[in-house]
Amino acid sequence: MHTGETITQFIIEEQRNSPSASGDFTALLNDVVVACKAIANCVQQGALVGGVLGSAGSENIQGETQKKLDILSNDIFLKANQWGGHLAAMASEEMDDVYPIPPQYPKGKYLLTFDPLDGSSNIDINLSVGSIFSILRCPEGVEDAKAEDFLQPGTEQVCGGFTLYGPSTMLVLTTGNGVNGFTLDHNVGEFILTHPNMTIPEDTAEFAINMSNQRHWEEPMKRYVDECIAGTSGDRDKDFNMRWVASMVAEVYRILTRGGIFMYPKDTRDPSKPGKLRLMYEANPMGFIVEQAGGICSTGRERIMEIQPNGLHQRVPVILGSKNEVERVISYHKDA
Ligand code: P6P
Repeated sequence: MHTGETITQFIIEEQRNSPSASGDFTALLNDVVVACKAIANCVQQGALVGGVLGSAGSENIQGETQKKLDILSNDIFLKANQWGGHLAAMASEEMDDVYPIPPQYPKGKYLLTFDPLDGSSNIDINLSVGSIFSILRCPEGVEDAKAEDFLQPGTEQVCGGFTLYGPSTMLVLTTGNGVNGFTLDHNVGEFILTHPNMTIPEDTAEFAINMSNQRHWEEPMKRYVDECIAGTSGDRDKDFNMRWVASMVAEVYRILTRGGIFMYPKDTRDPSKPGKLRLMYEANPMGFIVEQAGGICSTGRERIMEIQPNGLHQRVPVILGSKNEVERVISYHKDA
């Protein structure tokens, strides 16, 4: 069977469009892709490989129970990306602080943040999980990157991407020139371009939210979801469907393929945690992808990608997806 355009070919041809490119970014992206392939292999084998499933008996900085695969995936990302000489440092959902490049390796001009295995509560029940990553430039002149060097708004990202470990393994990527999707050909071991120029329909009749938190939402969110549920019997001119996979990567991929709105809104329970999702390695890379596909990514009150981060693990409310529905939610927040 003819092998289609591989992600390596795609990235190199993209690089040719930017004459100033040194090839450094291309090589970094290839190292990230290797990490995703290795994680795909672990996820796919599940219980067949001892020590992969189940809890690790530890908690991350988020206070969340770590799965063995969370830690394994984090190690895979570190080992695949630390040696290449393209990074000044890395940061991850699974590590409290910045991971400096070990002294035996050269440093580079980029910063990598990632959630190595998002939705890992799904792993033991064999539902889709994913990896999310974001690439920033290291500030000029910074040798030993610290946490504050990562605290750049999402508009500074040079790349946002995720890999969905689902029925097929998909990698979705943007470098600011649209969104492209690649399917892993397990026989060849390469991601093949299968979904060029992905775009999100401006309208949708499908919303995604964890309804069990309803009593903790602010009024604008309650209003919007109540109207979706009421459909044509209420103020909307259409009836809605609902989905909730508890895996952001799966929700975003669905929205890229058929539209939709995904919401993890502000929760009034704990003012220190305005949302569940993390800005640096979930909301920003997904926001970059969604905007590049013609959608919107907002807290309800501001564009996610314009937030000035105040911490590596900062949480934000996330409302993303089809333009016209997200704009309606934003208008309800303005009305309130
Ligand atoms: P809940 C997974 O843990 C995650 O970070 C996102 O991928 C997902 O959308 C959300 O949390 C699920 O949260 O409260 O439904 O378990």
